[in-house]
Amino acid sequence: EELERLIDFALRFLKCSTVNVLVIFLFLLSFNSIQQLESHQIISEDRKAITNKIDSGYKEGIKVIRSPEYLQEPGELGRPVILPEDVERDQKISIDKGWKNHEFNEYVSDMISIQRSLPDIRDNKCKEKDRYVRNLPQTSVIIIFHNEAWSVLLRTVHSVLNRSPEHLLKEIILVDDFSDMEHLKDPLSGYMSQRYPKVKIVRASKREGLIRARLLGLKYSTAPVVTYLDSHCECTEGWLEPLLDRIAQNRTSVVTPVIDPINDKTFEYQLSTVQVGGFNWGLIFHWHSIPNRELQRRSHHTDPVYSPAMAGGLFAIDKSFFEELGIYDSEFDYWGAENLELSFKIWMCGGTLETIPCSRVGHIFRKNSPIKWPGDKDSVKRNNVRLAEVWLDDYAKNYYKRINYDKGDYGDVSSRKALRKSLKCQSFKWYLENIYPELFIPEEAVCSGEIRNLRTNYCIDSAAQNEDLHKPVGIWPCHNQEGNQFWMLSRTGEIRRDENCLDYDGNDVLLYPCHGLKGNQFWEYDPEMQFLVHVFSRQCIGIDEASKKITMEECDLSNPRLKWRFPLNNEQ
Ligand code: LR7
Ligand code: MN
Repeated sequence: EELERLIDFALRFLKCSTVNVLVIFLFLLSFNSIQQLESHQIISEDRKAITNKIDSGYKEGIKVIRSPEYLQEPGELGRPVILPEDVERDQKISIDKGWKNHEFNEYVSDMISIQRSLPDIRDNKCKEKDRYVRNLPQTSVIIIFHNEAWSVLLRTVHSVLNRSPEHLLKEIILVDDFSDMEHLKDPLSGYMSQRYPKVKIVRASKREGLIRARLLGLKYSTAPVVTYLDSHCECTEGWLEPLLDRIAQNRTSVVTPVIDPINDKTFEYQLSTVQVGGFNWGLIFHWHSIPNRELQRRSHHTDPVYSPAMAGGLFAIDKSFFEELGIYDSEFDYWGAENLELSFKIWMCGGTLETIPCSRVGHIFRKNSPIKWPGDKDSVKRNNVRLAEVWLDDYAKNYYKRINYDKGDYGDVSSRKALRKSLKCQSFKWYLENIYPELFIPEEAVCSGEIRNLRTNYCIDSAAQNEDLHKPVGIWPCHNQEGNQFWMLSRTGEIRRDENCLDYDGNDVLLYPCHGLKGNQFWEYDPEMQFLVHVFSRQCIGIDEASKKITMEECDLSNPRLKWRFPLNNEQ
């Protein structure tokens, strides 16, 4: 009875403090300017002292309810920390040093509690008590790092400790991929061993790269499920249960949280929409909005979403299923390709890959990588070629074209091919048709090559890369070298290059990310009249001979400036 009363009391206290948190959150929201002012003041204090003060808020297994004053500290509730423009010289030096070492604002990170609070942004449906199966499996959380910033790594670890149910977290395995920064050696070991018996540190004896580092962590893990994180993440409340739930229901479900950006400059926890993963024929990963077929298949927006590919760093998998799939190709060096290898294997060899909207984890997205790869600079290509050789069948040539058919020395892949054979996996064609029908397949283009104006021998030409897509597409003397003059007409009427499409917005013809919705990106090529017609506006592409610009005009058969040659692919 005594105990019951205690529990009751504790629960009431908890409720109370949730309300307080809410009130304070609303208060802070409406007084954003005050918050900025505070960050200005704190900057001159001893940042280490702040970290230490806040650091004492966690005892293993017990979530300490911090007094509401904490919520006014910088970065609490995921708020941004905005530094003043006019910092002192010494501060400027520290700030620059942080950026140089990590390609994110380490100085700001050091100002923020390593146990900062985050907003709970989950849909109410995610919090329903009976949503998840009762006996969830335990997991090992494996965090790999190479030269990670102290406060960032510690915040990652604390976010796991603080926001994972005690009984589900078997251990945290930190894998040090041969870092040379001093703070990651004895100081890290000492810090963890004194406080957290659940945290184990495994150190690589030479630089392995992230793929073999993950495998090293796997070797030491003792739970039935492994959950991987990058070393600059923050897990939000309730992140773990929905992941484990899917695996408990089906061991071949591999799951990823929604990955929210933590701003590299302000450390603001920003919200991402729920997205799925894809890639292009350069084997570069990118995000997609949820495809229509998935919107239709699911009954609620919190339901898991099938994703053709994973970003790579953040996922949970049943350990025995991972092993059955042949883990990663352990000859992958440093960075890259392992995310697609695992994604293809999951789908082609009997599993599913899902994004779980109820699980959200923040990740610092950086513009550049601070991580150096000794010697072999082409390891990403080498990894990709190994991947293509084993998993892409005839479609590998689309990647090889991107690297000018220069495969380089990619080592021996026979054991990986044998693995695929023994698993009796589906073909890559099956994967493309069933799992990733959104991917444009160059072999299926109706026309491909240069688009030559018959009157002037000028060709449609765009040097636009992703950064300057808004510039109108131009024309230039045809050079027959592909590159900026290479285009493909898809069966659905897009004129494409990579993921970008010719798009007529009523004023200009631009290159724009393909959206697959026809509209401004819907074209017809008529090989007899040699017109390029924009379907919805019924206008034809022409050329202005004086200004050497593209025009959009009435389609007039007698106007030779509107006639183009776009090579048809005979197989069609
Ligand atoms: O040699 C290395 N050794 C390491 O231990 C290189 C890296 N690492 C560590 C590093 O400290 C970090 O914890 O490996 C992790 C990933 O490296 P990042 O953070 O520099 O890479 P990234 O976030 O840009 O890369 C994404 O793609 C990689 C492809 O190999 C990995 O799969 C990363 O885990 C992956 N990150 C994510 O999926 C987070 C979401 C980003 C996106 C898209
Ligand atoms: Mn990362």
